[in-house]
Amino acid sequence: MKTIKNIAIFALVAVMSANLGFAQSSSTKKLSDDERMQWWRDSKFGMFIHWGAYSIIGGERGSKIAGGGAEWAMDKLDYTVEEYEKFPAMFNPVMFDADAWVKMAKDAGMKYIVITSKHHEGFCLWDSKVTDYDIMDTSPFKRDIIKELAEACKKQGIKFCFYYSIVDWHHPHAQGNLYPNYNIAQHDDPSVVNPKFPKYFKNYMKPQVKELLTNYGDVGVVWFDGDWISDYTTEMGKELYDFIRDIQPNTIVNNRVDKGRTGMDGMNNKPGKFAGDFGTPEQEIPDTGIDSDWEACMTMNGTWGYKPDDNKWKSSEDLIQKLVDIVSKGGNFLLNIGPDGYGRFPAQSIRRLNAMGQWTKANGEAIYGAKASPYEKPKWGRYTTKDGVLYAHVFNWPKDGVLKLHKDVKVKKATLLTNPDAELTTLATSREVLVDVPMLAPDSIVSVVKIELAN
Ligand code: FHN
Repeated sequence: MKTIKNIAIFALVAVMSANLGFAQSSSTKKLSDDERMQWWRDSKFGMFIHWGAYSIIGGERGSKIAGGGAEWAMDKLDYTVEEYEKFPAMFNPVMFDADAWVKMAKDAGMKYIVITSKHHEGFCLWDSKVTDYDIMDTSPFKRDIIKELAEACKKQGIKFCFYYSIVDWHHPHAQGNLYPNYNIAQHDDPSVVNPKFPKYFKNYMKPQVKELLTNYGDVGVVWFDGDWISDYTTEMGKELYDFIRDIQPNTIVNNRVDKGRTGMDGMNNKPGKFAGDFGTPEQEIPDTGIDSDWEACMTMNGTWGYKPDDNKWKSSEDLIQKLVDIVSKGGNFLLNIGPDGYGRFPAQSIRRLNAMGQWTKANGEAIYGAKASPYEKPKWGRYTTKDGVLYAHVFNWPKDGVLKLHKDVKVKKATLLTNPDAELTTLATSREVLVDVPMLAPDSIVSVVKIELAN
């Protein structure tokens, strides 16, 4: 009887499992490249988070302040590996709140989050079985940050993505060879190669990437960095790209997985074919549109990692206009936050996120899913376009109440995006299309005029 009962229970569970349809998660049903990229292309705006043991240091060592990004403290402040290890051992961000972080990103209008799972310092923010140099074994915090953030993203409908540094200053086989006198420029010297790097690639790096792609649900993007070291080869890059796609077929991977870039350029510019789904201009916006997928990543001040001394904050107005400029050229904007060692976003960052959220809430129709402008950028601002509509993003509102559009624009109906009931009068001339607009700009930063196009 017992056997029959067990068989019956087994059969019942099997039927239930089939009926409950443990459907393939989106990460296992293989999409076409365009289908796979669609959510990313529509998203336009994401949050970059640079967070690690360097966030305790803040770029300062005694009276010395590190130049550039504070996430480079280990190098710029001349810590030996042994000296630096004390920082992960005291990393205890008791104010970290993944739900609050994700809500701030979502309220700002951001659709995905890319967090540094491991930056060049080598300290891992997840429970890695490959090393003890991680949040669970080395730090007093003993909470899996990647897990908490991935869960918060899933709960709030934000795509979870992670950054992973190929160069690892804590690992003896992956320090870019010239550590502690580390110098990127020297790493273009192909003769400087660590013979043990392939071992790190096979037995450390790939297993870690696999952990991150196996234990935390769907991953939107894997954002590699540190590709410049001469130890890392294009063969490894292509192998790693395929490795990722085998684990999660629909994950998107940036171009820094391979070696198509020259130095710190964002787009691939070397001859030949390289792995990676999008280019990564950094701290810059390309002058004109690029006919392939790209994402400009940028800091709000001058540093990726938390650095209290750095007060070179971009204004909210500048950041909103950068978002519009990037989208008008067909790109995505990955805007960085550098939380402090307690797990707090800097107040200056929160203020800018709030301002960007207010603007995107009112004008997001002209951003999300929009395509690059079909015209040269006008003097007064930018164009984006979507589904037969042209959006004129006006930075400099016309003082005479007449907005001048490109002469080829065929207007069916013109309104202010934020006042759809009041149709605007337009007049097409041989040189331009004139639109009668209110004397006062509807938005103090960027006002959007919606032009439904005639066929
Ligand atoms: O060296 C890193 C730097 O710290 C930061 O992570 C940026 C972000 O894209 N990437 C490298 C510099 O290009």
